[in-house]
Amino acid sequence: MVEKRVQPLARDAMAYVLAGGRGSRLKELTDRRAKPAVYFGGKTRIIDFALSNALNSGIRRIGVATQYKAHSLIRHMQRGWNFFRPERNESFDILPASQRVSETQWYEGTADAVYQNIDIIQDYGVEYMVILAGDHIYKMDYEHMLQQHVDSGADVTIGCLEVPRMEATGFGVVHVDDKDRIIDFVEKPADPPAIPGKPDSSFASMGIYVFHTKFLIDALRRDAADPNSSKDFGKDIIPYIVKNGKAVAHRFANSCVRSDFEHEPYWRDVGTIDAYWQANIDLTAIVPELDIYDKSWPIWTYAEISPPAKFVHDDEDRRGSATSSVVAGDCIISGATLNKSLLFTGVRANSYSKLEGAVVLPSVKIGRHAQLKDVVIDHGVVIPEGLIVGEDPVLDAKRFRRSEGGICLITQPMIDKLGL
Ligand code: ADQ
Ligand code: ADP
Repeated sequence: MVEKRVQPLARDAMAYVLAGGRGSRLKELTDRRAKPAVYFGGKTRIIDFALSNALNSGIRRIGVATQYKAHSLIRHMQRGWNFFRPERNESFDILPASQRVSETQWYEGTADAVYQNIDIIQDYGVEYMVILAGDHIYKMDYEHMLQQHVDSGADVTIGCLEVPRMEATGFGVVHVDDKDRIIDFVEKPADPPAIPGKPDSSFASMGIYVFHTKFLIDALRRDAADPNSSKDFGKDIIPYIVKNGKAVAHRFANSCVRSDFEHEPYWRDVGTIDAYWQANIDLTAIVPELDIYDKSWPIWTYAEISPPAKFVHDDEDRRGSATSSVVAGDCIISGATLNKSLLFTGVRANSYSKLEGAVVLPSVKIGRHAQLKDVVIDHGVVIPEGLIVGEDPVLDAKRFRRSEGGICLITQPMIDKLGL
């Protein structure tokens, strides 16, 4: 007799991706699009990492809750994430806040963004729910987290990692016993508690959770009936379970996917202009900390069909060249010089322009003689001839959004105001 095949737990799970937040610390980059829709790494958008992790982990049912400025996010997913087939027991649902529970209600908090779609979740009939944030850069196999959830008999399993203590003010900070059971949880503490024996580190929630579906639905219903609740996982649902049930920490280091040259587990929030610039520029390093070339863990996306990148070099003065840079398709570097820069699809850089530490989003045009250092340039911006950025911090701060770390974010309205 042939024994019944053991299915990976991921095949009985739904990934529910929370993608409704604005990400206001990214300033004008999220004026018109939600943070999960922000471009990252030359071809992809931030949300592609969580979605690819789910797909690569074997999860075939995905829901994405959207709210804030969702148009470009929805367009991206309709174009790139449209290959799920109901006849293979697969589904991909975009779940905009659509007043499904009451006619006036948007998603109030992250828990409400799941609560309002309980009927859809029940229709899927899956045993496990993997709740994810759509706004982090990392590679993780959720099967390990599901396995730990089942083995430990937890009510909720929370993905956790070590962060520098001073950065933990923006996270839920957990305190665990020797079996990694969470005995204390504080959401965004002003003075984050340290890991015992490690005074400079805190153990932080990654905002990703595994539940048995039935447990989650009961917890959401109880929370929804509480008039004092803000209907948020980090503020309400998780603290309640830590106090009244069994919450267990899953260590990211046990499930992060690493290729040969990645040494440390890689996870970035890219929530500020400085962190966003740095994580993109890091990809130009000789040995980057994040391997986006790993064929065993592909980051799936929507990408236009594009002709190859081209470097035009017609005399000694007009050298089209790039060193230590990442350049996507359909870029034409015509007599321009790039160093330590990352260019998305369809950028045109014209003669005598110089880019150093530039993160250039799709379809940007760079005029002749422009000199741009330590910049992030938004989609479609036309940089006028001769513009110089990165030499005069005071002037830069007047004209552009200059970050604490000295990075200038440049958008089209800022260029228009210059009247050049
Ligand atoms: P935050 O990062 O502050 O804390 P939050 O603003 O709640 O997270 O957003 C979490 C995710 O939900 C994001 O992907 C966001 O886009 C999305 N989102 C926010 N509001 C939404 C809404 N109304 N509808 C749909 N989606 C929405 C959380 C946890 C912390 C944890 C950090 C890790 O609360 O405990 O440490 O994540 O980043
Ligand atoms: P993407 O995120 O794909 O780069 P765009 O930068 O083209 O998208 O636009 C982001 C969002 O802003 C989209 O919803 C788009 O429809 C909208 N948008 C684009 N240009 C304008 C504009 N000039 N005024 C208002 N909304 C715009």
